[in-house]
Amino acid sequence: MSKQPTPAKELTIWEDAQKMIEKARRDGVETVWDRFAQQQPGCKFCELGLTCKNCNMGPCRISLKENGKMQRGVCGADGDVIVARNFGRFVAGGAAGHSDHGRDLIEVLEAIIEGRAPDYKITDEKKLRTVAAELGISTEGRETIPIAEDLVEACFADFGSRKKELGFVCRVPEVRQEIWRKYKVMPRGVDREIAEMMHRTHMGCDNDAVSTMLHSAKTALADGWGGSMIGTELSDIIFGVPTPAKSQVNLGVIKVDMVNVLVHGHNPVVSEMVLAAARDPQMLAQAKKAGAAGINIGGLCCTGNELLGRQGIPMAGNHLMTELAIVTGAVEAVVVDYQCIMPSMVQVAACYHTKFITTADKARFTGATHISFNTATAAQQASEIIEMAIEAYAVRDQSRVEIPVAPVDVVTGFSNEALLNMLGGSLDPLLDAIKDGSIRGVVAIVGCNNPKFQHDSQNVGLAKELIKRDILVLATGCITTAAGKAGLLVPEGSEMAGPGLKKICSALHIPPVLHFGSCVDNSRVIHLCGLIANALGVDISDLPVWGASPEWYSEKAVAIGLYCVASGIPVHIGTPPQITGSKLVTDIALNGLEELFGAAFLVEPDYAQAAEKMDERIIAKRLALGLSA
Ligand code: XCC
Ligand code: SF4
Repeated sequence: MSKQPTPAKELTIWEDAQKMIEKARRDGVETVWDRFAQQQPGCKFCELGLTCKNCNMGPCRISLKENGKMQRGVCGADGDVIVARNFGRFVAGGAAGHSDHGRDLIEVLEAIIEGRAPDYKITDEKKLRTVAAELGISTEGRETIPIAEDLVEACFADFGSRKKELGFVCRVPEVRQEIWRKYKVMPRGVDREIAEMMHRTHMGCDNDAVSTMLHSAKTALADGWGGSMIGTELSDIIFGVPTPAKSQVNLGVIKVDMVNVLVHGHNPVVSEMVLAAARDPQMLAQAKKAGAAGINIGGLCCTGNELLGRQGIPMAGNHLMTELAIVTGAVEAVVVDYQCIMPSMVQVAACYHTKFITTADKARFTGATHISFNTATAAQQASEIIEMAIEAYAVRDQSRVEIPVAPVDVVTGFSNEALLNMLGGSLDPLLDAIKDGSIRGVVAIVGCNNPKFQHDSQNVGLAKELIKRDILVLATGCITTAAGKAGLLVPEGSEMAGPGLKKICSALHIPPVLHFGSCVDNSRVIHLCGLIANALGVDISDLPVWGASPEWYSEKAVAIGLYCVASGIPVHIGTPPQITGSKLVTDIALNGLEELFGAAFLVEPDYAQAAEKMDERIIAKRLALGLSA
């Protein structure tokens, strides 16, 4: 007798998702939840981080019984060393993802300068000059191109091994820099720290868990203040700084009478071109000829966030919605770059008329249509993609189409620049609001979904619980769609906020949860914390701020969490990483980091409890600053 599947209502809090899970079941499409169930129970050794396959004398695993055999791997590594090594590689994976993305933007800027990217341009010269000046590049009386050339050089140099400190460390308060120097975690070069982590975790190198954990922090810092920050800043320079705009979210943004193209992944380089091609009158005419009312671009995950923030392009869904978006039967093409794209999307697309198009040579999917995207021919390639989608529209089976809900309105496109602009050019009004307690604290909730939780229950629950307490929430990554669907990304959302935050939101006409971009854009959050700390003359760890990722899943999320912690921002996570097999490493994550960096991780699967604990610390920090609780 086969087991009844879990009711869709238990898997996700959203109506659009529930309906599409049910449709997937009817259509015979396997989803992430089916595979999650198949994987249960998971391997205990792996869950605890107590397995090692770093060499071929193994694989090894450490006994779960304290006095049992197998307390050490074949080489002699104990559980602490194995857990720390695994964690270090996990962080390196995340840092590599963000940073390689950042490097791709440097290459695009270089190609623009050299005339090899005719379809791209420098959109925000002002930001180019500001960032260049911060990095010590002279801008006075110089033309744009030579400044951009120097900026490209400076950014590339941050990836190498010739520097003692990354360029954007200039944004870090002096006291914090001193802490990093003291514990030898000052990031020197993005690639260098990642490569050194791989070296350290080879058999027979760094066999001290504390030492490996410190290098994990250094690697994460190289991501946050290096690779990610470069990714954000150069994306702003090339495509424009996000400014507030209206848009919509949920599967209702997919239109029954349009050619629907969803962009998915992280890098705006491809998706911006796909958007431009979709707006081309010639393409539009072709779509109309095929019987469609128009061409509709929607976002998924962080590529979606990039387009949402800069271009107001609607967001179809977050991580766990990506398969379900195709299940609507109305998606002609999913165009992806890299990261967080479930390999299963190829199979789901094959169940419908959907073209699954990959564009990055470093992210190939067997069975996909691959277009090796090149900045030299970007516009033409983007047009080819749109043409494929129009062709697919002609063979769409309308009887299989189901668009489950109507879209919800959002306001998006916040950034530090937009925030400053709204505040009249100075941080003072924000600082005053923090000082008088209208805004008691600030929490950045960072993306991700994980089938270990009812989809978005924790993301939305935590955001609501925090704003109720007059804590301003910044949203990056996949929580954006969740907050939007919950009505938290419109000014009216402040009805759900406490009286202080509500007052500020009404005065500025802003939502209580501000969309701050993609996961790479958490660099905006640490930058903002640096600005606030400097303005108050304190360290970042003195601020009433938190990071949180209640439903995190990815290596990148841990890299973000760790660079926040090492920067002095404590971080709440809903599930622990695979480290709990080592008491020592777990204790470092939960307590030891606090002693070094003035911030640590809080693991709490229940959002209400988490909000309570976060608030306790916010109160303590406020009192220490001489402010009311
Ligand atoms: Fe990926 Fe960035 Fe997480 Fe969403 S939030 S699941 S990392 S897409 Ni960043
Ligand atoms: Fe086993 Fe040591 Fe090799 Fe890891 S490095 S697989 S613990 S022998």
